[in-house]
Amino acid sequence: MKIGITCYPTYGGSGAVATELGLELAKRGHEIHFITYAAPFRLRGYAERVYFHEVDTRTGRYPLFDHFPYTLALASKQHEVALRERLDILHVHYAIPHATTAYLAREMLGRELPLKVITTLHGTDITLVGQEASFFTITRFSIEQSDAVTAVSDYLRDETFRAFGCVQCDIKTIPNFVNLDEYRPAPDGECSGIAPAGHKVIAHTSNFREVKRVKDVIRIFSRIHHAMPSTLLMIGDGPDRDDAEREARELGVADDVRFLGRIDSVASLLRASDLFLLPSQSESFGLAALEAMACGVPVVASRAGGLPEVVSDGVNGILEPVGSVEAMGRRAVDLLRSESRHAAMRDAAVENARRYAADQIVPMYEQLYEQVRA
Ligand code: GMT
Repeated sequence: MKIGITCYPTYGGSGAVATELGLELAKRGHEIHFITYAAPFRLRGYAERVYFHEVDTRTGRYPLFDHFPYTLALASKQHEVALRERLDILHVHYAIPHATTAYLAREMLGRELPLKVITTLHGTDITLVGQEASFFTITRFSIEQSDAVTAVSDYLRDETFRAFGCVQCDIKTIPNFVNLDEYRPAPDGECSGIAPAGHKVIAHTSNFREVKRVKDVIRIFSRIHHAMPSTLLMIGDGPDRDDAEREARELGVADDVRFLGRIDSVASLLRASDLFLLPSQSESFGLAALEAMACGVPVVASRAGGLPEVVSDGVNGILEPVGSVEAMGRRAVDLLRSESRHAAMRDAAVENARRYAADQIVPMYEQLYEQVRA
């Protein structure tokens, strides 16, 4: 099949999933056309059957445009690429504005090409941004107009029905997946050098937005740090980074917290970690948690959103209510002190991640593409 993919190309789970999906589909013989305003960050180097079409945003210098109409430029590009490359499917990730531009592109094609539009909902497009008054109606409309809609968890599917009604749509849950060749546990004896010898290594990766509660990450770590020598790796960047740095100084743990900034490939850092913290306000899925588990790292997370679908409390991680830093910290310390329990959780985490292997999940998308084309 010839498949166009539009996503946010910079850092973020939806862009990561969309790009990995494109690469997996290309490996399976499909022709993939990324239509985005920059090369997707997980698209590294040449891959057979993968093409990138850049949405030109430079024309925004026209003086009339205080705000460049990016959405129109994207819809035009999707239409142009679909027509020229004879696409069968246009699969857009994150509803706003991608489901709307895809709808426009398909309508512009009319009878010239029977393009089918698939929208994958990822998280804040439904739980936050899509519910703002200025986006609500157009988001619901665009979802309903898609030929098929998927959500990355049952929680997000149910939340879409609850918030939007969406009476005309049948939303299918297709969970996120992980590339187990890249995200795999460390072989015995692998040494990282990322922390002083004898330190437990704790990791967090995110876009440091409010929803991630990065100050809670520091507070949980501070409890671990009081109990044992440990280092926290803060991977990523975003608006709440300063707050997190301040919290680390105020709690007296700054010397053992390493803010590493944005890193494209985090697998080696995860492999070197003993525990992963994700105390978010909400997560539709928590791709970062899945990638940590695939590397054999148990996860301490909030019992919120779709996280309980990915992390099983007491089996491959720890779940506590949002904001319960005391309980999260205490249970993290207990786990790290017990070598046998930690090893068991580590194995369970790897086992759990296998359920989300690319070769389990990607065929679900292929099946959906076949269905909408039939
Ligand atoms: O919603 C966001 O904060 C960003 C979004 C994204 O586009 O990166 O993340 C969402 O999609 C990821 C991939 O499906 C999920 O793993 C994240 O849980 C989800 N984030 C939230 O729901 C907060």
